[in-house]
Amino acid sequence: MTTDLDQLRTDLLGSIEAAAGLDAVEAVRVQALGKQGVVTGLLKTLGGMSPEARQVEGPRIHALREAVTEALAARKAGLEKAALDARLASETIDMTLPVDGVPAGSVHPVSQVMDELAEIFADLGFAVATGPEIEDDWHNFTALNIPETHPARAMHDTFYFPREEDGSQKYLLRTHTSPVQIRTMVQDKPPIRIIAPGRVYRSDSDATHTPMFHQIEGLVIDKGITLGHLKWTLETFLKAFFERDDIVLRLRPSYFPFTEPSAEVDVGFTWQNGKRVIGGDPRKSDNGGWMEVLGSGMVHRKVIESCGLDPNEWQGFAFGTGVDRLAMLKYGMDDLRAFFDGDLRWLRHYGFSALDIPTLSGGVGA
Ligand code: 2U9
Repeated sequence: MTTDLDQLRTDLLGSIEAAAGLDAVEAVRVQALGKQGVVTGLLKTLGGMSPEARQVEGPRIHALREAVTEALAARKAGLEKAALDARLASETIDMTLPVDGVPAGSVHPVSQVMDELAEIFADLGFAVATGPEIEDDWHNFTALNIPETHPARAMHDTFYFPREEDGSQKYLLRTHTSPVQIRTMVQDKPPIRIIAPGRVYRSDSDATHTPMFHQIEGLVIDKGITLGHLKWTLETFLKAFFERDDIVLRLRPSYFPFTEPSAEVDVGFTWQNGKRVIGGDPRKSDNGGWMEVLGSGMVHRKVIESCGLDPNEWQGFAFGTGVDRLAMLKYGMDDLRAFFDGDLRWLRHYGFSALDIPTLSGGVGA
């Protein structure tokens, strides 16, 4: 028996070692440990042995079964690893190679401009804030000192959700990103320096208006904030955005319910080859004019109070503009509707490479 078992062990372990594939390993397993297997057969003989013989043979047969089981598992793992290594070696792909035959996508000008704006304002210490596009009446209008009678609240200007049971019009599609600033002022302690970019909705549709468009608004709340801070911030931003140092600003008195005083911001442009090119002082040449690019003002004390802050302690400025319009001015598109048509020819022409990440070192700024 001794020589038989030793011989069997040598034979089985040799067959396992020699198994060239997983099928061959499985065949040895069946041959040794299957129902009719040779080791299984030996285990069955233990029942018919005398207790003395079983005490000697039992541990030897069990040790053989264990050695064979372990050798099978090790060989199987070795073959599987070799197969995986071979696959990995043969299937390597270079992720940096251009894709053949598949048209490359591009970054929509609105996304590109949003990224540029976030980058510029990040450098000025502004964080990006976001909020819901479905808003309530308080955050979108009331907290912003917009009176019940204001035309922006009219049914034909705002997309309202169905009336509440009490007859009120609680939910609507936000008409500007200003409620994001309201939420920030209610939740966070000043000082606050944020920009709020995003989609806004108005019931308006013609060559220069789409029912959905993109806005970016900015808000600073701190102690001792003045119109001077507002003007410097907007001038710095516009110079960085239009990549010109000769941007000239004109602040024109205006009216918004949420700012007091309020100003519309114009930039000087000059005519070049029949096109308006932003930059230069129109007061010093007869070849240019003013173009409105932003609305702005000092945050109305009623708005500061609505958010639970003391307007005698905290002041601030705010501004707003259309991202689509900024993109048109910088990159020269002339029809707003094309922004949302999804025409691939337009996107190929005006889209940006996904790797064209804007950085100040990469060319934004003079
Ligand atoms: C808070 C306080 C004040 C944001 C501002 C404007 C002026 C403005 C328009 C420009 C063109 C919107 O896209 S547009 O139609 N915006 O003129 N927006 S001040 O003022 C705020 C906002 C939030 C709490």
